[in-house]
Amino acid sequence: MHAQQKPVPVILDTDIAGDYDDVGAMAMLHAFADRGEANILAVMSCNAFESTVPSISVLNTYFGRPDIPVGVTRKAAPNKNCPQQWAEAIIARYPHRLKSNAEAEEAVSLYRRILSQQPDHSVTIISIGFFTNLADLLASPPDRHSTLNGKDLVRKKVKQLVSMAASLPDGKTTGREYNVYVDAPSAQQVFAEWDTPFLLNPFEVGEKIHTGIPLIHKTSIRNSPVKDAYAVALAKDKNTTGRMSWDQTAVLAAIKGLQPWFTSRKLNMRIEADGSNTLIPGEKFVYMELQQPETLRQEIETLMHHQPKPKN
Ligand SMILES: [Ca+2]
Repeated sequence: MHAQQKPVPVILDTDIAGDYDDVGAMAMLHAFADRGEANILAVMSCNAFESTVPSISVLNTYFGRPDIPVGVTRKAAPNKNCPQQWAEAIIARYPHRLKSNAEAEEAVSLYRRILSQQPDHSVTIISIGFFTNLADLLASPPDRHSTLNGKDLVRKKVKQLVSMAASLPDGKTTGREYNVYVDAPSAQQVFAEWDTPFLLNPFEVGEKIHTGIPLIHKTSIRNSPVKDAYAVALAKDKNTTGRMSWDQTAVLAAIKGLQPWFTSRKLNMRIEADGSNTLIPGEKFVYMELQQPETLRQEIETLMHHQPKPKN
C-alpha cells in the first residue's frame, strides 16, 4: 500500500454501543491506520453504557492496537444497554484489555493531555456521538497538562472538527437529529463556541448509504468482531438491506476529504433548547451533501471488510 498523504492524527469521539455504525466507523479508521493514512491518538466515549469501553477495547485489540488511550465521560448514561446486544456478544467472545469503563481515563483530562502533546493546528477530531465530551473540553480550566483553558487549547491544537450531526431534511431550514438532541445543552455550546474549521456530516447523508450485508455474508472473514457485531445487530433488527452509515461517512470525509463522494455548502446554525437545529445567517460550518451514493457505499463496504494486518 502506498500512502499518498501523511497520516491524519485523529481523536475519535463515539457513542458506541448505542448503535453499530460506530463499529463500522472504527473498522474504517483502523483500515486507514494500516494504510498509513490515519494515526489514531485516542478513542473517547461520550456514552457511559457499561459496554462502551470494553467494546472499544475489543476493536482496538482486534486491529492490533490494544494500547490506544481510551477516555470516557463520567456522566450518567441516558440508558444502560446496547439495544441489539451486539456489544455484549463481542465482549463475551473477543479479548480486550479494558474490562470496564472505570479502567478508562476521564475523557476531558485525556483530551487535554493528548492535545497538549500535539503540534499546533494538527489534530482532527471526529465526533460520531453526542457533544458531551467536547462541551466539557471547551469549558475545562487550565490543568497539569496545559496552562490553556479548553477553548484556547482547542483553537491552538485542533485542525478540524468533523461531526456526524444535525439535519436539514428536504431543503428545510430546521431539523432535529439524535447526536444533537441527546445532550442539547452540550451541542448548543459546541456549535456556538467551537473555533476551528467545522465539517458537518448530517443525518440525510448517511441515511441513504446502507452497509453491512456483504460483510456478514463474506465467508472468508472469520472471527471478526466487526462482522459479528453486524451479524447480531442486523438479525436483531430484522434488517436485510444494511444499516445506515452515518458514522462511516464522517470518518471517510475526515481522512480522505470530500471528493468524489460529497459536495458541500457553507452555512450557519443555532441549536435550540429542544435540540433542534435552525439555519441562521453566516458561514461557520461546511455542510456535506451526497454526491455519489453508489461509489460511496462500495468504498465504505470495502473499508469495513478490512482485516488486521498480519503480525510480523
Ligand atoms: Ca454514533
